Amino acid sequence: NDGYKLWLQYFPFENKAVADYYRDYLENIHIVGISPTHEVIKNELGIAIKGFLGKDYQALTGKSVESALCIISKTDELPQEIKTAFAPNTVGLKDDGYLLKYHQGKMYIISNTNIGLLYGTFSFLKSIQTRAQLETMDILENPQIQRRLLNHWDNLNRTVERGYAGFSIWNWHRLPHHIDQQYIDYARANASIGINGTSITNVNANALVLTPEYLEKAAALADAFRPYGIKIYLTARFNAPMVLDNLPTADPLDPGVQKWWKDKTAEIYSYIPDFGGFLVKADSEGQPGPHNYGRTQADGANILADAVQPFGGIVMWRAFVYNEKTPTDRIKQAYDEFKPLDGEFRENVIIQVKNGPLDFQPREPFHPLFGAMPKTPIMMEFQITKEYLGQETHWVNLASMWEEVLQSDTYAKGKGSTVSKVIDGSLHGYKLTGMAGVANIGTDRNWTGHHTGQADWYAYGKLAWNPDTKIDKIAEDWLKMTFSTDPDFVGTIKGVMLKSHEILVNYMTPIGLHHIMARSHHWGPGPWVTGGSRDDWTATYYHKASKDSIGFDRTVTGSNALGQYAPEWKQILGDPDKISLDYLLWFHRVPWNKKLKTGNTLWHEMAIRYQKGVEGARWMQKKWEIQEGKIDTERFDHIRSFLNIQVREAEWWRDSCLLYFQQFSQMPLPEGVEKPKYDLNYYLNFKRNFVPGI
Ligand code: BDP
Repeated sequence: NDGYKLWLQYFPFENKAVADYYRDYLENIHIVGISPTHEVIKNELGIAIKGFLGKDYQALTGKSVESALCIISKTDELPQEIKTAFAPNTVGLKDDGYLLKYHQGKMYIISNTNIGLLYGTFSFLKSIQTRAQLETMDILENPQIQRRLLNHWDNLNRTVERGYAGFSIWNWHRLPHHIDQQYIDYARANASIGINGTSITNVNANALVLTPEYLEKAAALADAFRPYGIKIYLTARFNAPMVLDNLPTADPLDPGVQKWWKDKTAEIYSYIPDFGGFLVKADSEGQPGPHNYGRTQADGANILADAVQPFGGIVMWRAFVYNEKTPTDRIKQAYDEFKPLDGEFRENVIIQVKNGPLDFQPREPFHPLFGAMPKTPIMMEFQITKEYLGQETHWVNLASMWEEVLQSDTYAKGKGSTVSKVIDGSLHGYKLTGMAGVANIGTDRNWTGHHTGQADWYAYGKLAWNPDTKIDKIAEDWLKMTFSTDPDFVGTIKGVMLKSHEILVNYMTPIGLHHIMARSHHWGPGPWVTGGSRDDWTATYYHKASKDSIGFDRTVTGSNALGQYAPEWKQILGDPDKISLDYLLWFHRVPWNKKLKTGNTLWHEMAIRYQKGVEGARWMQKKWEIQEGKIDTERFDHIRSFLNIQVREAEWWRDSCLLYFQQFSQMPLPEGVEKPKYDLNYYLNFKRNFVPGI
């Protein structure tokens, strides 16, 4: 098993009793209606039945339809008496939501839409994969977020920015005439978790994707994905009018530029009639944007919004705007720039905000823009690819980190104003809602490099569908569908998954440390990174270690980034004795010898957390070892060898960071913390010796 089938393994049933229980339902399915999506449903049932029972799917015909045990039907196509009986349930169906209901000996999968039927079918198959009881089934599921997207940072030459699982799966050379099976399997996987959009190109955008040659290719993908309910979005380079058609300016208030975007957009819709819209990174890390013309982010977003509006398209405008001129603290810029523009964006603009104010660190407080723009829809951007989290060889269950953010209270409208309520639109009544996940997918046979990276893709979809979904259930389902339903295996490995994030934070960035990865590629430790073209791309800018103290003062006595949060947070986070140690050095500058609430000095606490992280990684390894024989050898060995890398790198993180910071603290390593294998010089040179180009 090479992992290609992801969580859609549909393993044969483990024994006759289980097979007997599900067989009748699987052999007596009646699908009402015809559409390309119905064909997809039939196809999926065929794959599943073949897997579960080793048989081909047989459609019921003629009289046998009456004896169907599983009925897949849109609400308006149900027989009248069933429609009436289900009315109290179906009244709650919204958008592409679905109802799975057992009624008088039969299973019903019902929705108001074709795509909802597909989602319901996947949910039914998941119930079987996770061995749920069907006779008690009564599930009504509506998506809580409208736009559930993957963002591919894929370049047209097939390299993937921050991609660690091979090259881009989009084979531009073979498109539009060859539709690879992988595109179909990609669409199946995404539909199975409710993802309904994909932005296929890098946010560091190449304007070429907006030319007819590429639009034709993108249209072929859109055609392939349409029956699965997945829309295509494209990244728009802000100065595309200049790059592609030699316009003298890309000023958003210039009528010629406005006309250019309108014409270009009409052209896109002529290729892709249900094109979702644009995703834009502007005024950030060298990308052109409205700043170049003295215009605001709203001016920039609105010109594109006006162009897509007649076609029902949207603009996802990223808030990841910052430049080297930010005087004291990079993390303040997005809030300072966007908050005053609340209410100035067109209705079809949504601001795409990273989970934290810096940049996908192992742990960040939630971004203060969540809750701060009641008149402007805000969507979440998570990074599924693990740029700053050890990349593809580290096993870390990202859902744990995402849940922490989604359940954070913004206090925007008093207690209970969680980030999840901001982005599902319920807090401020947003008409547009969305979530984006930067994809971790590539040409690796198992899609994500690490087999467990599949869990992050899966969990992302589930949280985009409903940001309040319980993550331990997500992990449990994923394990059962992907590996095995053996309760020992599932119980133990779920425990590993749920602890893995804390373990990683401990061996990389404990107590609120951040951005101490190596320069530019961000793999491995680099607390010594300093100097170079931009201060805010160095580690010393963030940890500011000196002989007395370490940490970034973001309280009123420092940059006052804390001022961007609600008063409730200011009180808690502003007090070094009250704040959770998880965020201490994010918000405070703390003397090495300060006694913390654990009773340890800061130095002592830091050292034992690094040690704990390493021990955690070894514990994960041990828990994995005892699963030998419980799953297939191929995936077992693959994960085993990656865990080996993870443990070594955890030790590397601990040793190099402690040696580096010890130069400042001048304090001995506390008891229980293992002595580093090498001296600091070794780690500094290690970087130079082993990473090309540094
Ligand atoms: C940073 C990445 C960079 C991305 C940027 C972004 O290092 O490659 O282009 O985010 O989100 O994390 O635009």
